[in-house]
Amino acid sequence: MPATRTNLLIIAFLVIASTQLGVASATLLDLEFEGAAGAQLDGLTSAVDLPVPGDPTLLWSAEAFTGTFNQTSSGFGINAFASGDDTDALDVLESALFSMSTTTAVGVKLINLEFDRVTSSPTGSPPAPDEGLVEFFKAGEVTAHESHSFTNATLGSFNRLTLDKVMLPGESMKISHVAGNGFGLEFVRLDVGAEYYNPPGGAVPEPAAAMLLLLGCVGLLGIRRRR
Ligand SMILES: [Ca+2]
Ligand SMILES: [Ca+2]
Repeated sequence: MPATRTNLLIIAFLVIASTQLGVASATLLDLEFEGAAGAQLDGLTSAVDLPVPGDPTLLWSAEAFTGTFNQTSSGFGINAFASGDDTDALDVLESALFSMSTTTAVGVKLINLEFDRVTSSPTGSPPAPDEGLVEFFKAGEVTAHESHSFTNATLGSFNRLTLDKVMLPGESMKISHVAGNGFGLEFVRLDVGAEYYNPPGGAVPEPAAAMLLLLGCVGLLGIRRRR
């Protein structure tokens, strides 16, 4: 076989193998609760699938507890079934549950969450600094396997909570009010890419697929030699 043909086969193998090994870059996507995502949830309580802008195969389901999602000109939160609450904040007894699922081999890394109206001065009843809780549950889990409490003092600039957490298909994130007079949710920033995909059971098929390609190329070389 001429050297150029061998080189072409090796280059073709490397190109195909690199795509199979998930070298493709990830994409940052935002769910904006003071924008499109909040408008879609406005007035709803039970689970609704939010398409993630830029990736229609990724579904982000949202559910409100003890009220309905409410978007106003000043923010996004939950309007309690009972009267007397801050209607566009998560306050007493309120929580929001978000679950992610995919229809293709893409995964999600949750980069950060941004809140607003998280104040350090004591408010609410009993008066206390605002405090919230973010918990993660795997499919079927009753007790959270990971949780992050936050206050004005622990959040970064822009009331940002940095998580850098890879979420598995079926995994849920719950945001709850703990103390103070409540807070709003501004956005969720996601990094979406094949490198974060982790199917149930933990199978990792990519190296096996690359090995099959390698065996195929070796076989092709053999056939050409025998001619
Ligand atoms: Ca509320
Ligand atoms: Ca507040």
